[in-house]
Amino acid sequence: MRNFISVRDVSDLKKLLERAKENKANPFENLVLGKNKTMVLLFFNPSLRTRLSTQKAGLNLGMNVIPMNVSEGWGLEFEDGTVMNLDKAEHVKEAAAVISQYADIIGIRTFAGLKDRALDYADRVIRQFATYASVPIVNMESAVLHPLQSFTDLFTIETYKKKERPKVVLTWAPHPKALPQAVANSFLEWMQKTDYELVVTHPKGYELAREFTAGCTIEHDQQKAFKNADFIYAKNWSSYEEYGKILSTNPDWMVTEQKMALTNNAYFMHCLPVRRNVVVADAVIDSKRSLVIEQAGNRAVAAQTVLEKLLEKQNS
Ligand code: SN0
Repeated sequence: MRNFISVRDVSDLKKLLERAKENKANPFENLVLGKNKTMVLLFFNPSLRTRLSTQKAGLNLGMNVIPMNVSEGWGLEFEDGTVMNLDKAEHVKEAAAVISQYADIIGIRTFAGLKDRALDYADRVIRQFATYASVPIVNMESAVLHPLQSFTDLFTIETYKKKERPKVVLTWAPHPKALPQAVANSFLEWMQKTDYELVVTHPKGYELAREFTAGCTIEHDQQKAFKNADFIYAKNWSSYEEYGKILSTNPDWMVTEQKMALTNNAYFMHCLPVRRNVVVADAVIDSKRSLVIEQAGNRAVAAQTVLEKLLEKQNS
């Protein structure tokens, strides 16, 4: 694995899942793999789980980890050939190359701006870092994708599923803020690698980019979608069509006990952070069927498994 930017960087997903299982059972078996290796984690946006779990994953492999909030450094320029006489002090060409002098792996978190769809969907920040860094790049949520989250989600479903082909439902839920599509896009990208029964439900106008929903069942009636589901994965995203807009805050789309009662006693999943009683009712997230804390715990397992792959490639 050269970089970890999307599921396309994974050559053998089955093996990766097996490795994650081993890492969960024995997290400290590979403490020498990352000895004398440094990972720099760059945060253009806030993070709680990603920051701590990726750092912990590095520490479990014996790595040194240096997190940095980019806002504490120079403003970075990503435009090629531009005259840098405005506010940006340093080009990504230098920044990525310089950080590569200190780091053996670089993690990047950068949210979609939600103003210019073409710019966001070019995933420029992470792609430019991958171009100009001389070390592997790990996606800690980019404008388009959040693969560490999705690997975690797949691993969690694999752990809890009771049948070979569970019914997995991705449901849109309301939110007061315009949020990126990254978690939903990435979730679908990873789920498409399985033979699960996959259903996406959202109000009209919230269609995700076709490249992620091709082959998915789209059901605009949320209650119908929930019928016999084994896993309910809730997430808000802003509109892709009317890019970055909030088209609805309809509270009828919140995940409630009544709706969970339509399912096959489904587990409830969410990547967190979650707005209680907007996205999901307390009674659901606090129930025994809620996997959100387990999911968050698995973030460290997923990150460690990915870092192992990158380090093994470097050492070979
Ligand atoms: C981010 C998102 O992509 O939806 C990160 C999720 C892992 N979520 C938020 O920014 C939520 C912010 C809020 O105010 O609720």
